[in-house]
Amino acid sequence: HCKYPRTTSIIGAPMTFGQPFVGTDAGPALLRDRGLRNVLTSLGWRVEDLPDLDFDTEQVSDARDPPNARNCSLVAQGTSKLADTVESKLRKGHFPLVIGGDHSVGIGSLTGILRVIPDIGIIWVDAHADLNTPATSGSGNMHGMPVGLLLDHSEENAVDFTKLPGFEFLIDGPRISPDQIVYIGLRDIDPTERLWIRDYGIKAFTMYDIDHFGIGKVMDMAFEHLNKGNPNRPLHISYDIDAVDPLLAPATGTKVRGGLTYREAHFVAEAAAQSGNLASAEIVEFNPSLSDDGGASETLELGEQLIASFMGKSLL
Ligand code: NNH
Ligand code: MN
Ligand code: MN
Ligand code: MN
Repeated sequence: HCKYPRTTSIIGAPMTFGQPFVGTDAGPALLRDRGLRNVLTSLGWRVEDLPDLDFDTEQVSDARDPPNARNCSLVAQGTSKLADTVESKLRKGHFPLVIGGDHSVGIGSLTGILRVIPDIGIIWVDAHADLNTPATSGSGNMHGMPVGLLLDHSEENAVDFTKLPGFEFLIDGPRISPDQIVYIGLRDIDPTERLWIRDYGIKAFTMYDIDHFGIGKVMDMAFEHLNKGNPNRPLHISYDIDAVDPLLAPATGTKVRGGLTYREAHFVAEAAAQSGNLASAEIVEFNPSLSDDGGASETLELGEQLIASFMGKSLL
């Protein structure tokens, strides 16, 4: 299989049930309408532009959904499809580019990737750690759980997937080991997440670290951690747009002040591309209905530019 030109499969994952607001499902269509395909083509990619995944759109609450995992069955239905799609595209040698949707889609993307590349290194760019489980989440929103559900937990923290209707596919599913993921941009961490990041020794670069070291040094340290023992380790980037400062990305559901600047946000994406090891990517949490039109298009434009950056656009 020759490396260039490579094919990327645009996988629209219009999920909105992992968090309380409507509108997060609009992300994939709006990015396509802006001309995402052309952006990728101009970067030298062959593009397979698939129709959005066919997720249930009606919020029929399943009586079996536990209150601490809201819309569990709907999230499971979508993420299970996404996992199968990501898996099959990777097996064909394509680069899956997943467009959310809320961050619960990470459950599907990661599961699909791990089935094919168990050793994938994960760069999680987010204001939040998304390390909750139904047992620890204060909100019950599943967009706060993708890492928490898939982490290879100690016995006492293990997730009981038999209690999560629709998530039977995760019972014997692949898991993330704690040294397989690095966080970039954290600034809103729940108590159990903080405890687990420390206890499991997960590498986390908060906004404090970015202020202290600068984003260049932080990304160097992130790759040093992920590439220990394998300079060619395949990488996945999961980019939550709320990692970026809300002044630049207002159209998202859980804004936290003090985020990445425009250049820091791009540097993270550019450094991921520069590594030469990126095997898949995901960008999530656009919600155009939570902002005025100006803010919505500003956020989508930023998203498109960040996609261009991690898909290989260089400044020179
Ligand atoms: N930690 C909170 C929760 O679990 C917020 C998660 N919200 C996000 N995550 N946007 O990226 O509910
Ligand atoms: Mn092909
Ligand atoms: Mn997130
Ligand atoms: Mn977030």
